[in-house]
Amino acid sequence: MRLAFVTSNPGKVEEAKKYLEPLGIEVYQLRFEYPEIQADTLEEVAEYGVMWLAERIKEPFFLDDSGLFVDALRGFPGVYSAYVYRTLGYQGILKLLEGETNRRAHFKSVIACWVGELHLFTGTVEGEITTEPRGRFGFGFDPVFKPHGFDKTFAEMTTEEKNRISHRGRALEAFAQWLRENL
Ligand code: ITT
Repeated sequence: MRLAFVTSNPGKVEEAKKYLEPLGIEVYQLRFEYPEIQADTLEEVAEYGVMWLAERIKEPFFLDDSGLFVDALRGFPGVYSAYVYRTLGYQGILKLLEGETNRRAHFKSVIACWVGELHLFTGTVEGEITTEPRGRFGFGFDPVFKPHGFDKTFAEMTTEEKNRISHRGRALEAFAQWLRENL
């Protein structure tokens, strides 16, 4: 089966391909800009996007809305992660946390799939914000996020390593499980 991944982010596509292609699902990137509403949760943003796209895209598709939630910043940037990354980058997060000892943070990913009806799959990963960027793989905030129980940042991991423990990997796992049972 072929599934369109509606995203502007090739890093996300790489992760989804690594996860879903061994299951016989061909994933391809579809660049189709959709409105990302201001809302309190990633689920609301993802759901609005899917319903808007469902009226415009004929084939089955999914999208992923993710965010980095930093404890000491009371969950910021959260639903504003894309905007913060575009304007301040991960350096901005390091700057906001300068001198802060509580570096706990988590990533959350919401995959929203449209197959004639809406299905949501979520995943989270707990970790901490490093004091300096490390690694050159991945994308976004990966160089400054170290998952709990690991010495490497996400940017020091291969896609396979990151997928095994990441927010998106977990959401993809739930998504794959559902695809196996329902399609
Ligand atoms: P699309 O909305 O087009 O899919 P995006 O990169 O704008 O792509 P999001 O709005 O979901 O994606 O992402 C919010 C921000 O969080 C964005 O800047 C990402 O780079 C970052 N982000 C999301 N997942 C990440 C991950 O696994 N590792 C590092 N940063 C991530």
